[in-house]
Amino acid sequence: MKTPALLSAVLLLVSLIPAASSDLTPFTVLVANSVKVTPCKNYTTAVVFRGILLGGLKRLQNSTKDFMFTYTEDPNYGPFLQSVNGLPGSQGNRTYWELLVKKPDGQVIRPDVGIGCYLPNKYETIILNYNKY
Ligand code: B12
Repeated sequence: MKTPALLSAVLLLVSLIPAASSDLTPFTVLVANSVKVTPCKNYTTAVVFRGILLGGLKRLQNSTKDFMFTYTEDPNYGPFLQSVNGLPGSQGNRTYWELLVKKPDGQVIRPDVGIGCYLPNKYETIILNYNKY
């Protein structure tokens, strides 16, 4: 193969590689409280290509002193978000950290999976909302 043809072939191959696996998917994390009036906090983080929300929260915790979270491991459903920024959910008070997602078009959904299964999409806002049940 002549050099220009080889170059074209290489460029074609590169363009066919799906979203390079090193690309990060950026998203916002909003910490909110529906139980007690508290100022919301906003953070930016990212996951790897099709990475799970838990990975993005760990990345955020490692990069920001201002954000921390804990989770417990449920034998059936995996990681359960237990506390955010030092505030724990409590069975006694019937409080928990609800997971909501605001889509870029403004629609807010309540995912039917937890932080171990949800895959954040570009420019979403993940709302960690302290709430009652
Ligand atoms: C009650 C309930 C809750 C209560 C549990 C509180 C309590 N102490 O009772 C609360 C309101 C906290 C809750 C929260 C959520 N839940 Co819920 N919950 C249920 C429900 C209706 C019953 C569970 C139960 O009592 N089982 C009987 C007891 C005896 O068994 P158990 O193993 O001890 O139950 C525990 C686990 O189920 C755990 N749990 C409950 N929800 C979830 C969710 C996740 C992701 C994990 C890891 C654990 C977990 O809490 C229970 C009590 O300790 C189930 C649906 C169902 N009918 O089973 C959904 C269910 C388990 N929840 C679900 C979801 C998605 C959530 C949320 C992620 C919703 C959201 N978007 O915020 C959050 C969790 C967020 C977080 N902090 O990580 C899904 C899980 C599906 C999945 N594969 O991930 C289910 C199956 C409902 C559904 N949508 O299909 N939930």
